[in-house]
Amino acid sequence: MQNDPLIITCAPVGAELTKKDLPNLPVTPDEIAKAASEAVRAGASIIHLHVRDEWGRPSQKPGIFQAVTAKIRECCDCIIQYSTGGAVGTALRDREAPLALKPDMGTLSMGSMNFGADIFENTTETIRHIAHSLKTHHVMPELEIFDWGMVDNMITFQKQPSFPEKFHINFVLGVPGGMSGEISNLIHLIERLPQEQTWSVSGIGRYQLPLTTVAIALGGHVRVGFEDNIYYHKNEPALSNAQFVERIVRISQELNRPPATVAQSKMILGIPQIAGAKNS
Ligand code: KMH
Ligand code: ZN
Repeated sequence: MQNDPLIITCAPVGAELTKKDLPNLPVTPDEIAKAASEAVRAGASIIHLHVRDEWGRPSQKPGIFQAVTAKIRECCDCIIQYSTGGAVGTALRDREAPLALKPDMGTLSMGSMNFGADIFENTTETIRHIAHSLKTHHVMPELEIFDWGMVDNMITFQKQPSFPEKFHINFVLGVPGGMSGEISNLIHLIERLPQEQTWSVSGIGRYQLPLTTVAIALGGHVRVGFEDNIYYHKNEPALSNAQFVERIVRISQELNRPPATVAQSKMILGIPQIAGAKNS
């Protein structure tokens, strides 16, 4: 709804960047917890989490997710959403492993695509596996839609009784190889959703600011953070993840969409409100 509180997700790490790309990319558990708590203090209520191993490489090891989650929980209250996408090329069994820790939310990518020079593979079997894991562990899914055909996939899967009945959707627009971040693309995508379906948008790189602004005006929700964009303005690297959240909060206040609290976000998404019961 157009005046509902705005759910702001921050994706502070991602799996594709390194400190060489951005020296202030958080990669250690302490750095990730600090980035997450700054983002939450600025107005984010969901942290989309990727973690890194001791060498800073992307990892899906449950032990690392658990350690980083505990550190984030020490610093702030937020909804923690584990990535099951991992990095391009991560094996299926590794991708779904952290869901056994029963995070508040977990992602589910709805199809395969070129991802820059790589292939992000999500076969029907992969989607079925991860969907089953999310349902078995009672984790609220966020479906990641990178391209038009993934909406059709979602509609097909939704008819199957084994697929989770309730989920949030995040449109990730602007990945080279996926759907570009033109505003008209977002409009076409949301026209295919039922009125009551919650959705957010991630705009990659230069698409981030226009897409998130339009999403706020349209009654959707938004994701920002280094995973999607490292530039605050053209040729000006962002200082922190929180800097992106602060900008969104300023825009959302002008558009009469106050940032949602954690409790409000849980209510909007249908996540049980039992504080600290999950994965603390
Ligand atoms: N790293 C991308 C290949 C997710 O987190 O679920 C996939 C990704 C999606 O980031
Ligand atoms: Zn991700």
